[in-house]
Amino acid sequence: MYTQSFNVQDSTGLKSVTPPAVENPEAQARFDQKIDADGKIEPQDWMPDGYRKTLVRQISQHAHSEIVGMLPEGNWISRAPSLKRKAILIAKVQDEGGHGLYLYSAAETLGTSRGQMLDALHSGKAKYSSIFNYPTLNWADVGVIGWLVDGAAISNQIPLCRCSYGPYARAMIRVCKEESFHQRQGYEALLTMMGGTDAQKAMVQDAVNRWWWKCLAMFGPPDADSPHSAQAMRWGIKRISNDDLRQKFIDATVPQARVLGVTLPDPDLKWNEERQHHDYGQIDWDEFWSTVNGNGPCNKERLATRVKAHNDGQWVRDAALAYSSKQLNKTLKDAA
Ligand code: BYC
Repeated sequence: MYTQSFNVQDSTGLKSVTPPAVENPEAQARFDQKIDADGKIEPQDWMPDGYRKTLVRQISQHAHSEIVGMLPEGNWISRAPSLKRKAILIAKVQDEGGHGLYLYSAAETLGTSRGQMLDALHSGKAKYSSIFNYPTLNWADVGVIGWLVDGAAISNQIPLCRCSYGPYARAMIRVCKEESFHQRQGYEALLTMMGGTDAQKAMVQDAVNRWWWKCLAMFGPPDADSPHSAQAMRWGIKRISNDDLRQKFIDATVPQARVLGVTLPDPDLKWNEERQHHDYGQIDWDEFWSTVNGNGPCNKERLATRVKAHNDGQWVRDAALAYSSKQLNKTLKDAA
């Protein structure tokens, strides 16, 4: 459903960038050669400072998104409508936690500790995906998150399996496999509801109406306003631009909505024969930036929940550290 194909037009609308200053010309030449040959950069390799910083920024934001993303759906575990749905939802939310952990580990290979990344999240300095700052009002929202939010995430993440930084690319392969299950379980839950009562069908339509535009904004600002895209694409971190990925997602989702029997809340959404893509309406970027900058409906609640969970877990970390230092002391004593 979501493929590795690169059948999108060349991104012509990217913001132009000034190449960063060269710190070490010989090492830079080897690095550039590897990037040009589509090779992988590994943790022990020399890399420009900007490349390292961009990766830490993106991978840690990605990890935070996975962890904060557990919250809107986690709210529904105790209210799932059947044992089967509860078991699926528990597995999905647990997967998201696992994704966060792979990603924190990938970022740690770049020399930033998990503690530093978590401090940045908890102090509000680090970003996480805007989408998790909206509320899940009813069970249909859980299905729509699987179908649309995970669907958008997969579209964005499949090209990251080819990212030039080895540990990130390898982590994304497993993440994408699991996200594919997440997307399908969401779509299947919605198909079941659409075969139900009028009230259930109305719940699905209402959830689609509330989430559609937020999912389109998940891909990030338009290419022309994206400060990082051009350089990240030059470095092989991003492979497809924000606008091209958004377009791919829309084109893949329209037929799925038709099969499901819902409408997408955009009067301007229509097939453009000449472009061989769907045209679509204006995304509300003011609302997006307001949410990214901390003023969405759930930002404060999400951050407070994360900080509380972290603080409540302090005794577990203390106990694990005390145990490992006891084990180390025992090994040293035995060896003496
Ligand atoms: N939300 O130049 P741009 C999941 C920020 S979770 C918030 O385009 P870039 C799931 C951007 O960070 C998976 N902020 O940046 C979990 C930058 O700010 P800074 C989520 C956003 O990095 C649970 C500024 O805007 N996926 O699947 O080249 C349940 C300028 O943007 C957003 C990922 O994290 C946003 N939506 O491109 C269900 C994918 N968009 O850093 C599902 C990995 C942009 O300058 N990340 N910003 O302060 C990426 O692919 C890229 O970082 C982005 C942005 C496409 C998101």
